[in-house]
Amino acid sequence: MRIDIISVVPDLLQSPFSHSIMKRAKDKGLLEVNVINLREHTTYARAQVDDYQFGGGAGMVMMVEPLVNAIESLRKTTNYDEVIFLTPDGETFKQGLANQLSLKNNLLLICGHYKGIDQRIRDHFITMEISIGDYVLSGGELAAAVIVDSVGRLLPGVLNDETSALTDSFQDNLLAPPVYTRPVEFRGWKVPDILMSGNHAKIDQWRHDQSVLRTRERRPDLLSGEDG
Ligand code: 6GU
Repeated sequence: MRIDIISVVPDLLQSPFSHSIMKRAKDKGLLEVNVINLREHTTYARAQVDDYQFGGGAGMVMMVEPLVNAIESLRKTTNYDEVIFLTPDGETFKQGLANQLSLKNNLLLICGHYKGIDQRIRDHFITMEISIGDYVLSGGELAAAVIVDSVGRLLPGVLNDETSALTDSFQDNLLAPPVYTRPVEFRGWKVPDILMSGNHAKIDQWRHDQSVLRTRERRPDLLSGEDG
């Protein structure tokens, strides 16, 4: 999969994909991430990419032209399955959407800044708008990093048995169960006997029960199965 990201702060997106599972995905050639500096696509003086909004009001708006230049230049060599604008008023990002996006070949992510981007970009170029939650970030970059991470780790071959996505929280609308490792006892706090029993059917049942309990306690909304 190839993910291109247009940003006015490309430096913010250097480190997130250079470690751990994201690094492995890239090293294995399963994921390619390219960060494009929007300022390299503007024809305005001093690499300007934003301007005052018509109608007045505080806050700058990202201009149409630099974004169109960037998108059209990228499109010459890549056919995007989705052109995604990251914005607090987009569809809330959930595991189900991560699963769907992981099936695509090429994604273009556009990080907004300031008061947002000129609506004409949204009307004519954007195919999907995503928010990562009900709070406001100063730009779309951290949201882009979240999406690339959650999608990238789902690509076939990225995770191994130890890190399998099948047992993740949310994958079946349940939170993951508690986990333990050595030592068996620490300060008198013991690992549940069932996990030491070697009875895998019973262990699976216990884990499932724990998942349901934890979900009922912490996220009862997931059990009503209205989304995912
Ligand atoms: Cl995608 N962008 C910004 N700026 N803020 C957000 C967001 C995105 N998702 C949640 N808050």
